[in-house]
Amino acid sequence: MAEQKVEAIANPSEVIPTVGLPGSLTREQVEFYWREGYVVLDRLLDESDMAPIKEALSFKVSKIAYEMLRVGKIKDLLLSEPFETRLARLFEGLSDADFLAFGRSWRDRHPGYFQFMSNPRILDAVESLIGPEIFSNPVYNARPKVPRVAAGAVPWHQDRSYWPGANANPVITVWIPLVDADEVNGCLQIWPRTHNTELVEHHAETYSGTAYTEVDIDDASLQPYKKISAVTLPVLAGSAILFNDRCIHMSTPNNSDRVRWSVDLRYQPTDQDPMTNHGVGFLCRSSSHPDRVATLDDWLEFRPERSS
Ligand SMILES: O=C(O)CCC(=O)C(=O)O
Repeated sequence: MAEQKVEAIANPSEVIPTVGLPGSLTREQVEFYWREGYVVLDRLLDESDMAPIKEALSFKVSKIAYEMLRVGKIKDLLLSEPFETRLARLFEGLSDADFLAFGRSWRDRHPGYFQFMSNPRILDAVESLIGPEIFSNPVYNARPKVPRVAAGAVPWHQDRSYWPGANANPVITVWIPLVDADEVNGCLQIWPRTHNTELVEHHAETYSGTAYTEVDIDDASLQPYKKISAVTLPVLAGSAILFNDRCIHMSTPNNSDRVRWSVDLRYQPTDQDPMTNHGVGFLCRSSSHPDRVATLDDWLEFRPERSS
């Protein structure tokens, strides 16, 4: 990221007076985000930032391995296999259904998730876009994109299609790969400027076994965007891609022999719909009420704010 930090801009016409936070965006990045609908932050996080979530995911992989051993799907827990390959090796030769039995994406209440979602660099970046009153949306996912599993590929969609009725506009997705993501293992692809659409007609796809939502590509509202090419965004581990919940995006299958681990987190201003039908989010930053920011204990007990 460039050295110079500037005022954060909540929307193209409003300037918020926050400066110089370690993860904050430059003016150019903020302007790019509002114009194109996304922004890439190269290596926003380092290994120590990613350690808590990797620990949470390694714990889950071990639980899965023990369960697979118990039911006779595997003979070896592969304890010495590294984070990048263990889950791939565990599922080698098994079916998509074997993998899907543990969920296509995971949303556990493990402390590592909370620590990761509260990472100051992530929140600084989000603050640059929406200001310092930030609510962590209940929809967060860790994605173990295992090689050659159909559910690893995600079709063109708007996140908003998962919460069409929510009065939360816009929710910002922060997508972070925990390993280098590229065209071989299925990095993210974005269709620029489609954040200017409303909710596009969509349907549930039928080929991955998980019924992802998929935009109706011939919907008339997409016609003006057909002349804009999609961008493929290979990024290094710890980078972040921020986009809003109307920005159309997808990812291709994982054709490598390693797991394409990623996490997608979501944030919104505190005055928006907390979307409690999707779970319990939490107040993760507030300059007006710092005393109300949820602690780990609050989060583990499903309280959106600090209990006094
Ligand atoms: O991680 C992926 O491959 C897709 C992510 C995605 O669609 C999302 O975060 O909304």
